[in-house]
Amino acid sequence: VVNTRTPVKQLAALPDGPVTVAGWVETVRDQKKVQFIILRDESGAVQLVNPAVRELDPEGVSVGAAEAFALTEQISALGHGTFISVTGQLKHDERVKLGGLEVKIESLEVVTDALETPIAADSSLDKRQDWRFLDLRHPKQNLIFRIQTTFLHALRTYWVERDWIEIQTPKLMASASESRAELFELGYFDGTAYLSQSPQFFKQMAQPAGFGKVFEVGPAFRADPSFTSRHATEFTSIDAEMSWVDSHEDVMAMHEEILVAGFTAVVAKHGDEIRELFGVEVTVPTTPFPRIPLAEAKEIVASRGYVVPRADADMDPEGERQISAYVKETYGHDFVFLTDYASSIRPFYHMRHEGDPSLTNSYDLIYNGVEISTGAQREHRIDVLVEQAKEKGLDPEELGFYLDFFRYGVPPHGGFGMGLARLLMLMLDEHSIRETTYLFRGPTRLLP
Ligand code: AMO
Repeated sequence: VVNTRTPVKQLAALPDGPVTVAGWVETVRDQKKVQFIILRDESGAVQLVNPAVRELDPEGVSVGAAEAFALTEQISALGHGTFISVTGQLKHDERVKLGGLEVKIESLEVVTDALETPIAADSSLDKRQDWRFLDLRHPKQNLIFRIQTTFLHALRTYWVERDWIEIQTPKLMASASESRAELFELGYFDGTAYLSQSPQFFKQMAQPAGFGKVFEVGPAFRADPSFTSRHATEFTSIDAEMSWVDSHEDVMAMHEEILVAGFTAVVAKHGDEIRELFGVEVTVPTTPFPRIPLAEAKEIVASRGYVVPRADADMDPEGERQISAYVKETYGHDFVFLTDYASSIRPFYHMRHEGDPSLTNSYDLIYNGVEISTGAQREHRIDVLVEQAKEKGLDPEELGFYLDFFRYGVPPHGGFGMGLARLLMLMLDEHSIRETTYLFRGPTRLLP
């Protein structure tokens, strides 16, 4: 089968004649005179047809008649989801709704039988998650991961063409890298290890290592007990870190460019399918994206009647929705950089403003009402960095390995981390990152 089968998508380019296709049975229409199978594989769906032979002539007039009778019976018995391999005659016919072609079945082999599917199109998200491998058979779900592939490929191409280095940082850590509150702890021989919350420290390490510009696409873990549509306990983080930045502005400029590269590739390759299956028109964002200092954004949101609960805190979800709505109305843009976060709500490693240490050279990127990314210029001056760590109540001793990165020469640098599933959720107007994560992990989900 491997060598002889033609992926369904390639049938359109073939002339009429013999073909072998293989995949799973999506539907069977078993009519009196004719039988139709919709067969789907990883690339698409095709209609298979068989003229039904319902009675076997007892005289056995011809061998062909007996075979036709057996084939009819075999098709009648096919269940949804069964994997089959079919050889037959391809015929282009404009009247066939599905792709303008069909395959007249000559022989059919059942490769593996299938139990009756436990999920339907209207099953709850939770139930669909239980049966994720069956849920993923649907063209819409399949498309999400082809979009993801295209998007990541475009980012990689962008970076590789500009001589960035791809790194894989360890996920077993001796310390926290972000908030201690969201840290998974695990037994590690006679001691304790932590699951990495972000490649933050080790992507920065590439700077004194002389790598210049690095990126990573990898897992990040957060022991976040919340059940929101945007939080997972394990997610894929796209991280970048680059040397010789003058401020977070350089990081934002690069961030815009990779998003334009990613969106351009997605729209070119999948724009039509996305419109058809998701009813969404994905557009390539224009640059520069609007930039609004956080304090100003809060004032704008307040003037629209929503006051972000704590003046000294980050935007909350409603604040993010409101500022996005404002930006859409005012600039017609889906993205907005909120900049200049207060030092009090940012990690110790963010560089602060030269004239005003109460503010940082940092930003959050909001896309269609949800934060998808955090970025910043980092503090690279060891004495300032140590002071900032102490100020945040961190133990410079425990952070010794990280602080050492800054004692042997290091260029000014900055970068960002971006959640892949969140980005896809917002791009496709889905309601939860559970839909745009291959296998979601949350407080009550470790299976399948
Ligand atoms: P931050 O903690 O803001 O920044 O994370 C960066 C981005 O990662 C995604 N994200 C999540 N996605 C799903 N579930 C979660 N629980 C979750 N937590 C975060 C979001 C978020 O914007 N080290 C910094 C980045 C940097 O400065 O380079 C960091 O981790 O899309």
